[in-house]
Amino acid sequence: PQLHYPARLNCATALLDRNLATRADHPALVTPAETLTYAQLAERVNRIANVLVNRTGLVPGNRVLLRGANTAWMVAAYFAVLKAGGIVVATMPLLRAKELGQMLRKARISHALCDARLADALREAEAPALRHVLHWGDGELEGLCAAESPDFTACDTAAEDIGLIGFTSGTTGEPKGTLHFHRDMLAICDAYAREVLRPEPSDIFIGSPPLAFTFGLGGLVLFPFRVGATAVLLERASPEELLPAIARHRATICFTAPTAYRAMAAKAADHDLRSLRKCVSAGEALPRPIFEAWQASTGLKLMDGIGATEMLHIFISAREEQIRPGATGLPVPGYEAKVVGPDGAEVPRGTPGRLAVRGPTGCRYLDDPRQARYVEDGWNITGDTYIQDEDGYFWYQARSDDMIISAGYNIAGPEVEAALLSHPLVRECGVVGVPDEDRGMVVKAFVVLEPGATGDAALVRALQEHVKAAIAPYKYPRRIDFVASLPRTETGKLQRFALRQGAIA
Ligand code: 3UK
Repeated sequence: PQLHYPARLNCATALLDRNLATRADHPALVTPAETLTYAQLAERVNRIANVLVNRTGLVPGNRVLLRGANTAWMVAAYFAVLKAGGIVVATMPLLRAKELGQMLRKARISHALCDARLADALREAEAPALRHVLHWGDGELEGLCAAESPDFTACDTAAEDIGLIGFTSGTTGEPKGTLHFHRDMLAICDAYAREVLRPEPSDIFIGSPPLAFTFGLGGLVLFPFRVGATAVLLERASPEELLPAIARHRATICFTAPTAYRAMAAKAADHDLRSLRKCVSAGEALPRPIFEAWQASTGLKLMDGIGATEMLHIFISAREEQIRPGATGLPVPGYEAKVVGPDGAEVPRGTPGRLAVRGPTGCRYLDDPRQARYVEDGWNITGDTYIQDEDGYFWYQARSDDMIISAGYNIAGPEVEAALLSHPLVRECGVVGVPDEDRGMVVKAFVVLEPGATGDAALVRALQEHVKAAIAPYKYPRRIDFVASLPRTETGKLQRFALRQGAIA
């Protein structure tokens, strides 16, 4: 891919204003509240940028917190900050005052633009440097915008000026801020999107991830805008809401997490999903039974891809024609990936080890000693255990911290989960290692059953036999608990940590 950019570059111009010459009247955003063409969105962006500069004295380099659901105001605020040379710090809607305070202080944030419905937690957050807070949704920002000019000249930023700080919390410890340049936001469009996803200007994107999660930012804003396509934003995007929305908007490209595809596959027959062309799954491993269920109900091959906030977006995936069910895929053109041992040297094909990746984007933590652990010798160590096969495909095993060592065997929870999921009575499951006197650790499964099924001793035995028949028998779950639901993060990841701690009913 062509990933060379001019030394001076503002990504708001490259992603948004560039569409004005040819696609000014094409819809950029469709939301439950409004539809905005590229021209209308660009005008709102300019007005917000003028408010930031004229009313709050924003200067290039100021950090601006954005807090809101997936709406057109959120997208406009995002580009306004970038166009004015500020740095976006987008935050998840569910965050509370404590976490917001940590981010506000860590990133020394001076400005905030916030959806009025989410104002309380921000007001309660402790942040001495926060000087200007403006709300939309209650008329405040709208009123200020009306008084400003619809024109704004983009700040002459450098391609390597920071444009975005993405926060990632992981399972433990303080949230980490990851720094991304203006050019990085183009590089993910020109590497992953152009080479693997291959969107067209006529595409209609839809999906569930929050725009504060870089999976959502790329999939629902940057990728469609880079080609002048349309994005449908939903404030509530559970599987039950996503299905009719795909049909109603005739969406063609969908971004969501594996569990949502599983839930949607079961109800796909009730909706007209024929408009869909490509479906991207990321955030967690895609178990093969979910791939197969989606293909059976829609005829489409799910495009699995592993991404990380540190890397901005997806760096291993496969084009439809290259997909191998069960494997994550091949390095995205422009990226290199390898599997390494404890010493950092590449291990032979077929051997599990740590995933190492490098390419046009990469990890730069904001003032955090964990940088030295994530980047070794220029390679990003994502914390995932992978196997690369003879043909170069990468097969996900588990988070490196989550590998289960039982009686001397290495067992990957996700493999056992995929085996359980292929049983018709299993709706969702999570597999972790729990301490055991004899074996050090044993494999324990937490299982959510399909409605109507009874979790009794007979079903425990049946599930154990089912796993033994599907994969190496020593991997079967010696303990099985039936639960009503599984603990998940706001980005849809299973909280294995919570399962291990027994913090579940
Ligand atoms: C895990 C996967 C197996 C993996 C993300 C797409 O998830 C994203 O970013 P996060 O920082 O988490 C990163 C970690 O999540 N993971 C993500 N995708 C997969 N594991 N198969 C997958 N397909 O442990 C990784 O290290 O929340 C995903 C785009 C942007 C993102 N930020």
